Amino acid sequence: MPLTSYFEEIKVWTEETLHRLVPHAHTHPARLHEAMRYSLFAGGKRLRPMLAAAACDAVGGNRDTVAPFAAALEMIHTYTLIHDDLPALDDDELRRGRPTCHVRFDEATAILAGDGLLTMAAQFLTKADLYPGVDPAVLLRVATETLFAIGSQGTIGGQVVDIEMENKAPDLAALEYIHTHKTGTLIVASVRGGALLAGSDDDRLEALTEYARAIGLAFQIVDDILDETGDAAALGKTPGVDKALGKLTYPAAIGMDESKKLAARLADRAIGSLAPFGATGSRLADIARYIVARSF
Ligand code: GRG
Repeated sequence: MPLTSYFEEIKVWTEETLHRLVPHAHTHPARLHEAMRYSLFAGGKRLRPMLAAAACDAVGGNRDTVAPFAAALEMIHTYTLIHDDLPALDDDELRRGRPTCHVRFDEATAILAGDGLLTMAAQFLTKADLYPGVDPAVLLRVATETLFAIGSQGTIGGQVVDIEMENKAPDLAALEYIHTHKTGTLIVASVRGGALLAGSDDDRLEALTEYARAIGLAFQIVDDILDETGDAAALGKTPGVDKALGKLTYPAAIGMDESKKLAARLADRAIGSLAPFGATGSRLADIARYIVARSF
């Protein structure tokens, strides 16, 4: 199956689960649920669910087992986007091709919609009856790892250093910290969670973790590049925001050509770590190639 069809299949799979788990827009309090669904169903590549599904497939698991986990990942990801777009952070007006949550609703509703999605994700990460056949100890491990990944030593930590480094001189150690934490930790948790729920052994889990670390960094480097070279229609968000905010980015630190080369080397490294999987790792390899070649 070509990657484009796989993308489509994963989108449908993810959105079916989200529709099942997330309260309808008219559920009281309706404005909150409407805002949560507005941002959740605004499109998006569904990359994190895709990684969880592909990791599950690579270790021979049943994809139904990871569906609620994949939906929780997208709730978490959407919450970070809503909060990142707020006036106190990036102050963006366009996301996933439509007005940001605080523009479409209001700031308080956007903050609370993000909070609602984050707490709902924690609920569905730990609701054992959604994961029939999964050892509760494994589910608890996945939930703990995922929540750690997005906390003060993960996503939030990366975001804080990202803000602290605005308008500062390029510092490669800080830059790598920002990118591996702000973006990378959730990507690693997506791959590891998909593999663990599918019953992965330690060796395969270790190989997949190496893969995920490399694509996580590559993904954010490409995001930096697209912020300079992409256009709003393709990106679904306003380009040039990083530069306007004086953000520390790879193109600013090492130049555009070196950034592209580094992203390509990371994709090669990711594909190399899939060697133990043989043909069953080919979908993950396709995703690594896509991540560096993408235009949105
Ligand atoms: C909790 C406020 C807060 C921030 C945490 C993750 C994050 C830090 C902020 C989100 C905004 C951002 C630019 C994150 C970097 C990761 C990234 C490239 C997000 C965009 O992800 P895509 O391209 O988006 O997968 P779609 O819309 O396709 O799902």
